[in-house]
Amino acid sequence: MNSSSSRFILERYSKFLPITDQTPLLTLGEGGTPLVRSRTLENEIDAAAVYFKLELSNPTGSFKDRGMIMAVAKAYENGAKAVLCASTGNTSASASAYAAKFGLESYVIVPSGFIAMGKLAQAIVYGAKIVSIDGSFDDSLKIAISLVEKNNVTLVNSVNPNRIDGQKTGAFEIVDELQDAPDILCIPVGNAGNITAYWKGFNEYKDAKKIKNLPMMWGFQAAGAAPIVIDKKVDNPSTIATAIRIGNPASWDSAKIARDDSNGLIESVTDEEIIFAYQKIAKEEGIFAEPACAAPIAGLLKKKKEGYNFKDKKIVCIVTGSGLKDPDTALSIQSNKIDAIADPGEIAKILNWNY
Ligand code: AN7
Repeated sequence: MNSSSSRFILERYSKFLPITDQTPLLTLGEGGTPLVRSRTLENEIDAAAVYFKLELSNPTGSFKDRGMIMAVAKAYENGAKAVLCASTGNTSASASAYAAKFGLESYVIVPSGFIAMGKLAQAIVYGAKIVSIDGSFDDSLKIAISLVEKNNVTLVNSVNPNRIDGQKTGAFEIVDELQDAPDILCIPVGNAGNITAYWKGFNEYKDAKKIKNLPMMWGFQAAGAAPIVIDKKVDNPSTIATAIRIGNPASWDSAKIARDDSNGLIESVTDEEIIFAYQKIAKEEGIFAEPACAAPIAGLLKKKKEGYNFKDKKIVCIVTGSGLKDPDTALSIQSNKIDAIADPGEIAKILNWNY
């Protein structure tokens, strides 16, 4: 496979990435994720088109893999023996998978009680050393940053610029597939690395003359964890979307730049709106995403309700992570409990069918 046709980002986009002759080009199959068109949402908001970029199709089930392959490859190239991250879950799953692939040790610091079960299971099985702290993600990141200064480990949170460079390839793939930039890029915002990365990607493609116009960047936070929206740190962030339960985003400034320079917005949606959108894209679009990914969908529905005119707008929503990671949330909204019965007549009665 020659480099331009490879679906693997380090090869396909090497020109745009900090790759040298020494960078190991290993892969777990990250990138090349599907861009699928909406069945119901685009009609409902009356848009020209709505696409979902299915980042849940990455090897560990989230968009973090794009940034992690780059960050861990560079850590390896620079002689690191171990990587460290703070995480709301997906970063830890991805970091420990790529550390395993490259033969490095992985260490993760997580807020106790607020990590979806599937993500914790991933970090455990990939062999990470996990420290669970009595505090938030923001506390975890502060601790991680203070520990790297005096230890020979590489921090692989999105404050590491290699993470941003890897993640910007999501923007490249969208443009390569649509042959243009969308009008609106819709994305959940937690630590604000991904909105920063996409904005960087679109700008680099504009500089390379691959697109003329940049998209508006529309970010959505959960109402109980919306520091950028209220322009103030949130000390005790709270939301069902634990992935974006973050009160002091590391990439706050660059998220504001993406918002303002793109003529975009960063707004919030409630947990109720998130759960509604979470179920809606599962039942109507066949996409089982984790709750954080429903924030931008909920955001589009909210903007429509407020009267925004999407008529000529081509929209891409980034579906950042898989719903399988968070079975507790999925099961908590199940109202009709499934009883264990075996009689076909009884089953037919429950289903309102003939027997
Ligand atoms: C599914 O894993 O912060 O705004 O430590 O897991 O780039 O932080 C995850 C964040 C969106 C927000 N969707 O992205 C972590 C972590 C999902 C996520 C976000 C996260 P950023």
